[in-house]
Amino acid sequence: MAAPMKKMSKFRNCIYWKSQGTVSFTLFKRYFGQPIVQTHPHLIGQDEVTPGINKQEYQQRRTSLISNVVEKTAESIRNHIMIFPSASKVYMTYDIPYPFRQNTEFLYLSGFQEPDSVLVLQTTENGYKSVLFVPKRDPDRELWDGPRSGDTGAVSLTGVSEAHNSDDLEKYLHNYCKTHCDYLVWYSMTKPVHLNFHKSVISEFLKQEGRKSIQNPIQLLHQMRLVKSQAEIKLMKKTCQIASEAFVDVMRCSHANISESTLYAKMDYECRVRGAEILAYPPVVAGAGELVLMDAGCEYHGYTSDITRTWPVSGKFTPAQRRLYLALLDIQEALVTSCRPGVTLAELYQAMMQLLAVRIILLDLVPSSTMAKDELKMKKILCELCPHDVGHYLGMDVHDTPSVSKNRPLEPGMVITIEPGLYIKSTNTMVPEEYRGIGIRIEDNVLITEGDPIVLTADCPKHPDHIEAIMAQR
Ligand SMILES: [Mn+2]
Repeated sequence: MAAPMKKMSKFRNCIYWKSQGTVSFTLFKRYFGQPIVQTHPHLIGQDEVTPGINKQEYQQRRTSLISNVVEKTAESIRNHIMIFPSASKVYMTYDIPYPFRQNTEFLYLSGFQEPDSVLVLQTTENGYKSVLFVPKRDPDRELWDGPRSGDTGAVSLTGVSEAHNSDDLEKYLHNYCKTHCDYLVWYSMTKPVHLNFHKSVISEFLKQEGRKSIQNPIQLLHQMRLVKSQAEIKLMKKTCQIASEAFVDVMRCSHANISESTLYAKMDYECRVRGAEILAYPPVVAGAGELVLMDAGCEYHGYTSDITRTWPVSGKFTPAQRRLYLALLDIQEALVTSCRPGVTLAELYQAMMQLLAVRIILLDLVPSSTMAKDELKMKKILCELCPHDVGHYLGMDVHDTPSVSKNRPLEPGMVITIEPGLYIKSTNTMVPEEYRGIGIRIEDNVLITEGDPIVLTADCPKHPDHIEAIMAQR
């Protein structure tokens, strides 16, 4: 097997199979624009559209979205058409594209990874159908850009009802107008995902007389994405595991005078060699004197992690750093323990501020008389010491499902970040000198369950003793 397998890797679009006891290889004319089980068996399983998520789950997502839509509108409206464009290819400069990142909503509903595509979901007499419009096969372009799935490939890959070339979208929508009336269009008008499709085809369709109104489907989708399925939880665990392990390597390689860009590059490398496709965002790497604060996470098969750690490049916390750090760690751990069904992010923010108020008095960061006398002033001081929120929802996007209120009670299956911080300006003469210029944040990713919360980033060390032990291994 070894020799032919090696040869195979040159032809990543070949399909090979076993027949009558012999292994035969055939160079197929059938190409796909993304990994499939026949070409990438090490990456993707049977029946999966994207690694870890199978056709049935994608189908279920489309079905529950359509059911939601029908349920939430008046019975008199029978016809619904939902339009979800993919991301477009964006160029840095002549012929040089930015790394492609699929639009999240489009990916969540189709699993299709090619740019310049559109997913249409529409109610029919006996239910609904899903129609994918995809880039036309083009051997000349594919030579440079890599293979495309084409219309027939897209159907077998994703399991949608039908697929066409994206050039045919205009004709398709035109035909829809002619054969339907009193229909509702579900489309994100305020922030068109794909400007070309929006200008050239979709806005024309929206002007047609037959439609009743245009609704934004984003909130419904965010509500669905908020609670993760078992398959999604598995992917969330993996993306958090990768970033946690990468952080340990980054800590271990850091030393006095290390540049921020070296830490960035190390994080990027350690995440990618563990299977992540890309970092989830440009890492925040901030050196404040002897401490480095790094906020970084990765994206693994469409799911993101988001971790922050703060550590001393010398390998040892100073007594003042340790005091502040332990105070913040106490707060962070108390908040993590509170992540239970029924609690909201807004409540967790209030809890963070209260815990912080107590701590900064104990640490003599602010005279206790101020706290008692002037509540407004105290609030201002607290907001200066921690000017950001306690956390956010996490999933396919880093700041996931942003249309969901922070007053929404947590539910099992939701993933959030818990990230209190404590930042003391070097110019803050109100606090003892030894604390000035210290900035600390500790951020974990937490899965809500019926019982105790699960810290998905638990393998990323956060206790000072643990961090110092790792730094001692250098
Ligand atoms: Mn975060």
